[in-house]
Amino acid sequence: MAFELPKLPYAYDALEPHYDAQTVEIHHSKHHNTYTINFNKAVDAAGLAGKTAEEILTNLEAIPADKRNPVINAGGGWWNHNFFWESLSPKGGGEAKGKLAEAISKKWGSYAAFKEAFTAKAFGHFGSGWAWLVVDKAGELQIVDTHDQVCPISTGLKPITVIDVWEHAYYLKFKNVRPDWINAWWNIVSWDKAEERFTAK
Ligand code: MN3
Repeated sequence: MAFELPKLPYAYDALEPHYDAQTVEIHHSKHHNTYTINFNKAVDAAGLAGKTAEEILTNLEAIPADKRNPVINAGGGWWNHNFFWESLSPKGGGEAKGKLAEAISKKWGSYAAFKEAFTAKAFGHFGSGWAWLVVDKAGELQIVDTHDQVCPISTGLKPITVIDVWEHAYYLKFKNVRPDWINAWWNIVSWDKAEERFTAK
């Protein structure tokens, strides 16, 4: 298989008590795995074998129209989850640091104001999807959401960090109470990884 389910950079129970082991295991070994399998099928069907996920997701118009949606759904699902797992850490939480902290303060005035705005975007997203901190084409930080498995790199955005607000990401532990999941996420988001992405060329 061209695309594989990545190993998590931590154990399934490493994000406890904020993100429970059962949810992490099912989210990774079932949901993410299904996206992986379907991405490979969609890539084969569209004649894209051999290309990287980034090449595929940043050039969706090149895919035959009748083959495009499975690639967007499964390819985005594969890529977004890779990015999501790497955005989390057992040593996460706290506040943004370094150059990213400076840029957040410049854009939103304070980390607290940014946190409020990001939480509102994640909470307010209707249905399945994601809330992202990204750098836009003008080089400015933005908070955006994407529906289903739409990937921000497809519209030229540079993702910095993300929260998955699909119900499968939180329902087992938090039931329908998305705000509790968002509160938990702030304790496991890796600002080291976000800074690394933000300062990468
Ligand atoms: Mn998910």
